[in-house]
Amino acid sequence: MADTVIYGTAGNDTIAATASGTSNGSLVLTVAGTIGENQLPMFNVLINGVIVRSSIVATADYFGNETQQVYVALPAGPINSVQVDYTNDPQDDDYRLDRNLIIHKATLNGTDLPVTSAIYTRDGYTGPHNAENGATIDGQSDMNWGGELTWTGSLVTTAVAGPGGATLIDTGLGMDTVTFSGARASYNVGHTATGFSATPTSGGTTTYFGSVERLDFSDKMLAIDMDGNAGVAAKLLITLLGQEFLEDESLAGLFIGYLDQGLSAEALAGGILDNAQWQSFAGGSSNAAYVTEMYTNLAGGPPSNADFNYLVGLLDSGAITKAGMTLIAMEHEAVDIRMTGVMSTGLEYLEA
Ligand SMILES: [Ca+2]
Ligand SMILES: [Ca+2]
Ligand SMILES: [Ca+2]
Repeated sequence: MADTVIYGTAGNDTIAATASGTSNGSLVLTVAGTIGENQLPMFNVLINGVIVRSSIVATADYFGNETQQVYVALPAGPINSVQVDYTNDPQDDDYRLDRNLIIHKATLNGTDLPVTSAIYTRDGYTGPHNAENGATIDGQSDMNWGGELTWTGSLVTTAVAGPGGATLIDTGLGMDTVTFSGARASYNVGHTATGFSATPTSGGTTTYFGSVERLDFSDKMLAIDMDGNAGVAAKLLITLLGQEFLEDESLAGLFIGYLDQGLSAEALAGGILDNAQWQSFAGGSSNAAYVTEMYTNLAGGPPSNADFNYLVGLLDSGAITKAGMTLIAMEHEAVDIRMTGVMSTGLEYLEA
């Protein structure tokens, strides 16, 4: 039983974890990209010279250390070649325009295909080292020029689909949800370098998620888009209320709901700060109350007189708003430290 691969669309998908898919085995790519001319890198995947997945968008931000799992269903029969074709590089030496595709890892039916064992053909390459290297060079992780990274040979032909297949769900662009018939507690949800997965506690097939944002269990939701709205919601909970509020599933659902509707993090922060319940929680609506609450949430204790006076002074002078200061505070390393747990578990919530 080889891996089963299930695709979503470029829109918002809702897919059952038990949906049927293609079960001839899998190619798994771990990728990232750099943006150029406001566009993300796009690529096709070819097996035996034939396109089997086209126009895949690398949404993971390489500079933000994000990675993206891309799952490709294999056709039936022997595999002779695997090819990643990066199709939309501006191919301009101007670094400001540089759009690159990074292939961190490729795995064919569980066999690692090192990028260094591939050949990299750079379409129309005319760069500075063209004379010595030509357009075709040894494979490398950084596809910094449009073209094809191609694996062939015995490494590919012997990577036959093994037993113990998993389910790989790749929902692509959009806000995508995978639904489960059981309760959250009926699954072990894990996170590794290759993303989130869910395994029934009673045993059985593990489901891996590529570009999936939400898991919908019978009793609650789990947000796994920690690079997206779920991450913003978690940072706001920590910064404005404290780390312990990551466990408040109703509040998490409220924050995620607003962000999913398109409200910006700054607008949501402003709304929370204007809310009478929050002001009561923080001990008032003053700049002083805000600074003490926010600082304590991040530092674990109240600010020194110097820090307090500096931060309140910035707010009193109008140099920055409380919502603006919240946006800066959210990116402080003290928040990252408090995010460690939820980054690997996801953020549980109840739909508002
Ligand atoms: Ca480039
Ligand atoms: Ca989708
Ligand atoms: Ca998605």
